[in-house]
Amino acid sequence: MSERLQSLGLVPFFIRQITDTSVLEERLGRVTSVQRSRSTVVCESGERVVELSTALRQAAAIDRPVVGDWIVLDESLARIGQVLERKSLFKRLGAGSNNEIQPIAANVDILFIVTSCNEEFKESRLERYLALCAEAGAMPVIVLTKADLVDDPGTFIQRARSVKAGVAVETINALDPDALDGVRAWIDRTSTVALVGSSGVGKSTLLNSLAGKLLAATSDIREQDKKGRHTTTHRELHILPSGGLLIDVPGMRN
Ligand SMILES: Nc1nc2c(ncn2[C@@H]2O[C@H](COP(=O)(O)OP(=O)(O)OP(=O)(O)O)[C@@H](O)[C@H]2O)c(=O)[nH]1
Ligand SMILES: [Mg+2]
Repeated sequence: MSERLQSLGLVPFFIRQITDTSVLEERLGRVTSVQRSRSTVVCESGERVVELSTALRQAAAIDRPVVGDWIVLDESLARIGQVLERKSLFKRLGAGSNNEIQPIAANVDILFIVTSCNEEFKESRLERYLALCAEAGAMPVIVLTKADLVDDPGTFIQRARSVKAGVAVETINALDPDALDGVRAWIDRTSTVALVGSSGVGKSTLLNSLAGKLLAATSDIREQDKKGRHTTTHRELHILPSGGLLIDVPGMRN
């Protein structure tokens, strides 16, 4: 199997779904972002921006490709013809009037539920994310950022632990790449981690620190209420130079 596909997280669960081996070389790819009807996918030959087949265009939202999906291009190499069976799917109820289930990210192994040591921290929010994570079939890790800005991060750690017995909690300064070993330990070469949480908690900051380079823009939070500015506006799957895949999910508005 090619190194490139492996570094994108290709594991036997997906390979087993491919019966024609020529597909592996040319037509298999992973969705790194979705823009309306177009998707950016990375294949053995590199990155491509592709459309959807007619059938997929007409499919329900949950069946259309989403970031993290493994897909097979049709013979034109310009359209996604098939979405492979998913290992897991992180989804939420749509905010629109039709309340359609909205898929957020596919094939996520670990969900980093990011929250910070300030007014943003709420047990009820963590409970909601933990429920979505269990439904998705992923493993949760609560990541407490901005520990450097409080005298006693211990109270926040206690509060996070009290939300669910046994849940993993990592406490960090997301701006310090040298102090992220606890978080790094969860990321291996073929695993996919999605970063979720309110706007401004430091998801993109953590992504950049883990990557050792600027992959996503970040901006400061509002001083008066500590709310973020919705800096990240679309979901994107990033490949870390040291191996492992990270999906930065923008903070939800509601
Ligand atoms: N001191 C400190 N600042 C942090 C930490 N994590 C993030 N920040 C700051 O918090 C602000 C918001 O960080 P972002 O990474 O843009 O937040 P985000 O979660 O990606 O927000 P959205 O893209 O809006 O969803 C930036 O000014 C960061 O520098 C931390 O652990 N310590
Ligand atoms: Mg961001």
